[in-house]
Amino acid sequence: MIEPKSPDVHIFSLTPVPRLGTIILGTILKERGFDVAVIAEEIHPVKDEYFQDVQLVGISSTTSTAVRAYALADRLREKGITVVMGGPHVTFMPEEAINHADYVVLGEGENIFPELVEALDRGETLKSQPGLVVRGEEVHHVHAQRVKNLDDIPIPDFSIVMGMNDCKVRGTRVIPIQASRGCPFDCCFCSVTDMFGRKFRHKSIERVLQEVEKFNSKKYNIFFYDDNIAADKKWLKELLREFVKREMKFSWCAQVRIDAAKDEELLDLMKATRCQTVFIGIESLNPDTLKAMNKNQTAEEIKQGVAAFNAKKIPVHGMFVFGLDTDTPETLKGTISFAKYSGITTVQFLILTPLPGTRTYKELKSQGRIFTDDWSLYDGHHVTFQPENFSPVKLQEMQVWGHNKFYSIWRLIKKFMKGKFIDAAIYAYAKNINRLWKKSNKFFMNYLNFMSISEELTRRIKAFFDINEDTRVFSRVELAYQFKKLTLSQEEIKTIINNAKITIKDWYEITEDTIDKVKHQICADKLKVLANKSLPEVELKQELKKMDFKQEEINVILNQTDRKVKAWFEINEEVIENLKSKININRLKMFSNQVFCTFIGSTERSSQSGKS
Ligand code: B12
Ligand code: SF4
Repeated sequence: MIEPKSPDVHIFSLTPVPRLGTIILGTILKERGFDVAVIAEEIHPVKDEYFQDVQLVGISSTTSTAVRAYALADRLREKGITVVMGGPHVTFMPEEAINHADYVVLGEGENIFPELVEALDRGETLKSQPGLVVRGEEVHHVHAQRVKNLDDIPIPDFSIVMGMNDCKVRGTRVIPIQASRGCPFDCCFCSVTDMFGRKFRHKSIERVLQEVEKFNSKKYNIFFYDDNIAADKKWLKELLREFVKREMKFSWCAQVRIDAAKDEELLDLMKATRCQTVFIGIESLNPDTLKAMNKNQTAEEIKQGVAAFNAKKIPVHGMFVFGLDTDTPETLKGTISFAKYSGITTVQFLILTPLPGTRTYKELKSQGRIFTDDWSLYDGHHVTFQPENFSPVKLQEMQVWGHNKFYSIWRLIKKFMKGKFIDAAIYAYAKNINRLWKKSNKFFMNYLNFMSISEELTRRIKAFFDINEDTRVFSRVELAYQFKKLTLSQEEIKTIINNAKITIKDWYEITEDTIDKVKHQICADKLKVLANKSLPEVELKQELKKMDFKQEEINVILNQTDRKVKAWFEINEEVIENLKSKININRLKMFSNQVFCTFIGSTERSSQSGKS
């Protein structure tokens, strides 16, 4: 089972935690006698050698990891391995997913996946049915039956997760446990309700106790993966009373809605049982936005709720959403200012993201406002649609600015001076994540800037690219020359080149096309000559430099086993994977492909993204 890694840095990059789906399904298979391993790529890398005797791989997906999931699926299928995909992305995009898999499971996997694996093991195949889409058969959208009684799900066996030794990942012990599924609310941007239902299902108190019991030590922090653990306050209070009675020593954290703060007894129990952080979807302080997202909470409730958590000294991690049609730069400034002065400990300002399976997706899609279908950008950290009251780049800048303001050096020092060293360390970490994000997203920011060029210009660029072969590699000068032929003015040419900081040659080179076309076609002949020569390292380096390879690419090539280009050629696929992850291919791919898609408008891709 594989859970692909996320495409970019995020706040949990330092302490990665796997989602539970692959572990639960892996545990079920193990109990039924199969030999199973789970790779959560964020914790442990996928290596080709692991798949030598593997018959079937189950790959999970969220929207932001879908590109990676598909790439892995393609590679494994090429090796003749049966691939089954599942998870919240493919559940809502089965037409897309089945191009990369043999089977796609829609919705919760517990009922159908083990049945499928057992059938395949007996040499049988299953037909398409509710919850299962089979390659070559008609695609449908009917989800699998949800688990009726969550107590029937086995206790996740973390020993099958590679690199999660004694539940320790990179020195920390964060234990994922899910005590309930589903959420009775219906926020427009959230896919939880369609995936896990609006009916709140919870495990029995006894069963949750059985799960947490073996972690009854101060060294563990339990992360309850419930979407809203306080959806049934009576049940939660009963559970926490048991924690007190049984002297549970671990600390814990969970997602709750702000209304949990209305119950003082609950807050006291949370404090008494070492609730270390509550993750709250505060979303916005703008009443119109709260209404538009159907959040069912008011700005006043938010203020009172945060104050109540502060009073009990329960740290709040506030999650916000920027970019609804009711948002303006001013309302966002108001929300950021509230976050700063309300006593919230940490925040994530996320950009509204049209995730498949949500109302936001349906609405923005039908309005033709989604400008990229590069799923790797759907991580809440990138603008992927045309906002109402902002240019895309302005919305993006507001998010970055918000993080800069919240995690400012001044606020960090204040935390430090107050002796809140852990908070200060978190601020330093968040600041660094922000810096890393900016560094790896220069191209993306340029792309957003590029979007602001005039429609007329776009039309002419489109005309230009339509009549040219897109395999051509242009140097900056060549490109300027080509644009000149289009009778673009010097001014316009400058805008394009500066806006995109056009190492067009570079972004051309590092697209998926690059990998295939540039590396394989353009450099292939030269490389082949080199390969046969088997040059010493220094000379090889020089040759590669002459061929315009970047330093990091050269390093990858030289680091291969026998240091010959020949070797590189032979294990090409792996190198390409390496290169892809090193140079953040998705970012760049998006930049170049989407320029075509959105502006230059290659017909096929633009119709996919809903833009004319
Ligand atoms: C824990 C969690 C996190 C953790 C860990 C995430 C990680 N490793 O990816 C943290 C806090 C880091 C996190 C971050 C984010 N998260 Co999160 N997260 C969750 C949460 C609350 C629980 C996940 C979980 O274990 N669920 C329980 C298990 C049982 O469900 P499951 O893994 O999906 O598996 C079931 C089915 O999907 C299916 N299935 C899954 N895989 C497979 C594979 C096969 C082969 C088969 C057959 C079936 C199958 O069967 C399983 C059993 O029923 C979910 C909400 C939720 N209820 O799932 C959101 C959720 C997954 N997160 C979401 C989002 C958007 C994010 C962020 C982008 C938001 C952000 N910017 O902070 C980031 C992205 C991080 C990243 N990896 O890129 C969305 C994803 C929606 C989508 N369509 O992509 C969810 C669904 C929440 C939501 N509001 O919609 N998240
Ligand atoms: S955002 Fe939270 S409250 Fe809203 S539907 Fe999703 S899980 Fe429920």
